[in-house]
Amino acid sequence: MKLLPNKKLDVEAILKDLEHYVPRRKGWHWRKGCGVKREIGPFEYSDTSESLTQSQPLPAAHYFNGIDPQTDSVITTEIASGRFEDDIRRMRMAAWHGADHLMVIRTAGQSHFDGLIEGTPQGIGGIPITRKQVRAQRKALDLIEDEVGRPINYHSYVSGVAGPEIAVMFAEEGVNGAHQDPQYNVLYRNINMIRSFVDAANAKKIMAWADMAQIDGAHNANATAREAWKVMPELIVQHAINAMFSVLCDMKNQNICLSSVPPTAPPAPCLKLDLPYAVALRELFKPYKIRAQQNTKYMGSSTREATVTHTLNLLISKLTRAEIQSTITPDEGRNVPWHIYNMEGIDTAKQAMLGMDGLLEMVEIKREQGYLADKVRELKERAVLFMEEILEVGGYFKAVEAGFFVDSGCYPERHGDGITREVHGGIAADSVYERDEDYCAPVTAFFGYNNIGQYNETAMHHPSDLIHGCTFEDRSKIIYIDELDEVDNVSTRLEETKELRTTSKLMPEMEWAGDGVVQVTLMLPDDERTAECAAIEIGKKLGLLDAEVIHKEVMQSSEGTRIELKGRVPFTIDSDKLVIPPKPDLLSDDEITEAIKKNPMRIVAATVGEDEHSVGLREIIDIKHGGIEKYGIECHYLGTSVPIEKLVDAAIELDVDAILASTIISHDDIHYKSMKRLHEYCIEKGIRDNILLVCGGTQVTPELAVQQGVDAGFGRGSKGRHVASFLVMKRKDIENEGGYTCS
Ligand code: Z97
Repeated sequence: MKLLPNKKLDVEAILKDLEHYVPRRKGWHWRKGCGVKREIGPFEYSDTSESLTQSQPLPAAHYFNGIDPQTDSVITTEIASGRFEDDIRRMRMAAWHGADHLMVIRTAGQSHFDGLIEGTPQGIGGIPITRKQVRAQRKALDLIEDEVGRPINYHSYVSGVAGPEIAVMFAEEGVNGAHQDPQYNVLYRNINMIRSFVDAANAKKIMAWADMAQIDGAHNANATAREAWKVMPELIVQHAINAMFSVLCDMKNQNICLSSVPPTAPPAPCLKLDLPYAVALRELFKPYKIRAQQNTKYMGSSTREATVTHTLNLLISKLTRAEIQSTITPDEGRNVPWHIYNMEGIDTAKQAMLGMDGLLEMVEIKREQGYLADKVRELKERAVLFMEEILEVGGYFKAVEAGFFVDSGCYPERHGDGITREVHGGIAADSVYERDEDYCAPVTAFFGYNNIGQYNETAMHHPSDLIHGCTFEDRSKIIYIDELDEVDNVSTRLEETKELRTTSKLMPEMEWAGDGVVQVTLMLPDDERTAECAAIEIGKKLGLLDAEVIHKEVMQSSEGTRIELKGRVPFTIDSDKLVIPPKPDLLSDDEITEAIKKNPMRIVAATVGEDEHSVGLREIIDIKHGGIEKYGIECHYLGTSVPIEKLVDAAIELDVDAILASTIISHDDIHYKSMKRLHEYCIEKGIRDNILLVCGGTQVTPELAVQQGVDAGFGRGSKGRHVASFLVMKRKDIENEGGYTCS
């Protein structure tokens, strides 16, 4: 099976024969080719990795021959759609944009399930993690990584009461990374602490065997604390506990990733707080990797605001060389995690990082003395004192009982509002038993006491030899359960959307195939409350179902409010019935040159009206930009802000074949009005039948230009070759028809 760029990924084909699918590899993959200078397009880069074989470049890449340099850090995207089959398509888009770490969020509540679940039920805010879902996604990613030419890391969570069971399943299914941190269970899921730490030892040991990267849970303290920047000392303590625990479970240093998050966001002076924290972390945890996440605590529903915060966070990642750049979708604040926003998060990371390429060769952070040095020192001291107090009170469990964690005071300050848990309380309390003396588990990766010797001395270091290999060595022992629920499964869901896959029917979607969701942006000239209610009414009048305001922003309390509305459309469009104008035919350079040689052509060009923008038009004309001069077309450029009348008079005087008029300004449709005037003035002057009128500009839509009476319109991205091809072909058409006519 091979993916083709112009063909949709076939989810049904992925699901076929899944019971026999064997993941092709295990373990984490870092990007290759970092640390070397690389020439890409017209530039030399300092901080890139190997390029992809196929990808989706940044929007502005077309100015630079479509280059798509890849950052040296891994880029993560977190997907939370709740339907794994739709996640798969999102993963493909994400990989094309440059993500190589695809994290799937779990359905709410799965951490409290004491065991594996099976099948493909739909989730809430994430997918239920089951073998079938994981295998299907890994299989799809195997195809996608071939398509883009770079290995992709697949990731989810090994936390919760079933942590070790999930770790085993992940190891069997070729999952490459996972969150694992017992402190997460204890603090945020109220799972018993003894159980969580015992489970964590086993889970970590299994992850170490599978060479998976591990991400800790410290970022959650930041997201949970009342004043997130106050918990910085605690975050360091949490990182330390999980990192050392992992080392003791034989996890490699390079697989231990600290989940760091800049604790503040503007209007806070965030760099003053976040940079010292990131520097302290880097220095205290030198052997490990940093997984930098965007701040999610101080995020509203403005994607613009979230993107700026993200960019500032990326600056910190750049300055402290974070190895993994995790991107949250910038719409997290409004809880509509849509396909397009995953791509925006990835693109923000790629764009900012490429823009900052080579930064550390040019600037240095002031580490030795001054504000940053003092703050770094202070944070480290606070964290060390915190750790010492944990020891003084009798260890981690006692500290949790005393409410040390997620307290809103900046240690040693305490506000008494921390999360407290009882050592014998919480979910799965008292479910841990001491192993019997003759306890034996004949498995490959196992933590702690395992009495093999009683059975076979030679199997001491390979306990699974006792059973001729466990599932890690012998995949035939894995039990694959397909579906348990007749209704809540992927086949039922795919059946519902079959028409959209098998016919030419097209429906907008934001999250799931066929969800019909659209977003409308409005500016209503009224106060916030009125605007919000009016927007809903407008949504209804537009025929939107379930219209809902997902973002509002005051422009000025009485002058206006920006509203973003989401809703559903109940209809489909038949793409077969669309009248799609053909892409303009392009002649080759040689064909154009030949035609002009045979039959010379002269044009006159200007930027019309009160428009001083000349760059676009010059690019169309000038030989040095590959403009139409290079084909031998004789060009007379009159300059900028030229009145229509003057342009036409010049055309008459010079006896040209065509007029090229350009406008960028489009306020009040002035660009189209100018086109109409140009057409009409040529009629008035009696030359319209003998001349071609070509108008261009960034805001020009070709069809609308032609509606004004001119012969052709050229919008953003047009090049000299497009215009020259048109001029040559149109002239030929006219000649074939027996002379010039008005189109
Ligand atoms: C992230 N942006 O990076 P449940 N274990 C750990 C976690 O941090 C989490 C879970 C388990 C965030 C996204 C927050 N983290 C979500 C160490 C969740 C998930 O299945 O929701 O109970 O556990 O992860």
